[in-house]
Amino acid sequence: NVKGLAHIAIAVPDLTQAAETYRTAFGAQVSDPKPMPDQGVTVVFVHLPNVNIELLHPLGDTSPVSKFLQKNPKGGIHHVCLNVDNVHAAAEYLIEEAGVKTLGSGLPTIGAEGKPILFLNPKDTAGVLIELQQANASVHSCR
Ligand code: CMX
Repeated sequence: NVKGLAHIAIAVPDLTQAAETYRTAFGAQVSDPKPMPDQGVTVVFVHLPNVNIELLHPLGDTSPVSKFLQKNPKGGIHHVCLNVDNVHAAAEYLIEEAGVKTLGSGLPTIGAEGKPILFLNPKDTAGVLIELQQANASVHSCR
């Protein structure tokens, strides 16, 4: 079951400038940049009332976010992350009952909030990349 929106992720060409814009324009609380080499991104968390935004910038030579920024040079919405109780159960249900497949190996990795995550194939979700995050997992539970 979906428990709500975890965050919206926006790929940006300039992380410092984007973080400053969200801070000054919207009064958002912004975190320090967090490098995530395993995911090929550096992340800044932007906290606003009732919505969390993740600013993503490529890290490393083979970052998937570089590909995204080549197609969208000014930046843009990269994915929408939904909280679920259990990513395994959610993925199983989606494949069997809704024909929605996962991307990659289908095994969860650890996301920016330190919780298990899975990405769904955008071909099955109207062209938008959806991330599922295990909402109540204790941090690093999959390592
Ligand atoms: N929006 C829409 N479509 C997308 C997409 C996006 N953001 N990213 C990939 N796709 C499409 C690709 O174009 C491709 O389509 P075609 O098969 O038609 O070419 C398809 O989805 C598969 O993409 P891929 O890159 O070949 O698939 P991979 O399994 O190699 O990687 C993914 C998928 C999503 C993990 C990777 O592309 C990615 O974006 N990784 C970064 C994840 C990330 O943001 N991590 C940090 C934060 C984690 C968190 O938020 O907690």
